[in-house]
Amino acid sequence: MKSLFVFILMGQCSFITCQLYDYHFIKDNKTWDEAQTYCREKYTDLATVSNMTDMKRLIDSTQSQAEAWIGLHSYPGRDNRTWYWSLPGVDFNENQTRWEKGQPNDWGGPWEENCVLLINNKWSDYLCTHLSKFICDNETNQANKTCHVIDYFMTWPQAQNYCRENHTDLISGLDQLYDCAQSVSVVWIGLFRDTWRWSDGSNSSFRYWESLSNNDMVDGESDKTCATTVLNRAGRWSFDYCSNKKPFICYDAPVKQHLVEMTLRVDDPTVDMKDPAVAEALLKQLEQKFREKGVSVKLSWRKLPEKQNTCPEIDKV
Ligand SMILES: [Ca+2]
Repeated sequence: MKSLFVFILMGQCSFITCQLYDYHFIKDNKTWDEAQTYCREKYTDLATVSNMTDMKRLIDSTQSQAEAWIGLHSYPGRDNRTWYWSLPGVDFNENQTRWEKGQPNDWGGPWEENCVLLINNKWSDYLCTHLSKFICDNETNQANKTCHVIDYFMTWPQAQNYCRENHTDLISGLDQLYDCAQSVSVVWIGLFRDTWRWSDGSNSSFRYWESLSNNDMVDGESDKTCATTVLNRAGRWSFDYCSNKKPFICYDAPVKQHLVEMTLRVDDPTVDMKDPAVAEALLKQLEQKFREKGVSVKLSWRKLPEKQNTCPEIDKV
């Protein structure tokens, strides 16, 4: 579909202003739990990092290159694992899966299979250290979505790294997957599971681990269950015993919700704005625009009966 929508903001409306996380580096040494308490009292919580834009802002906020706690904590145990799509902002939906019969099965034994191979268009959990081809997606241009089957054989974390450096991410989301994956037989896709949770309850799938080994990346099966920046080494994240004392990073909450009224002028007479599919496509384009600015938002339409108008509502920032 061509991008033919023109947005005209009405005079009485303010433009959508989405505040980014405001990070605060605290140089006092505290355990992870003490740091969490401090951040919740003085700010919003320990730092959540949802994408690379956040990560760059977080690095800019730190006054030292030392390690600092962030708000990521692991709760080891098979039953505590949760599935995520690699691309931040794409939610995993348990009701929309394409598992092969009998999968996921952890290889039926003591193994933990935390990454997903697409085999003949069905999903199988697999050891993340397995070497496979993979699919990267270029997400920045929604109108001309492109995916790339990469012929190198890599582990899942290596493949994710490759895609993030050369494209956008490992292919994520059911729609994207089946637009792209018809002609390939065995590839990594951007689905993984881990036991890491954000202190503020965010379900962000963004991870930026220093080491790309299987255990580091996804298991969390360790007694080092709190995440720390290691800016003086790889500029990424590692993990440590939560009882160790370190500086830490808090954040202030962004704007939670913002209503914006707007008038839409559609240049293409064949486009029917009352068509739910068109309205949905428009929301996706707006969300994409935000994502390009490094802001994760979910938009929805709100009916305004008096003016027979609709207004997008930001449910979550
Ligand atoms: Ca399996």
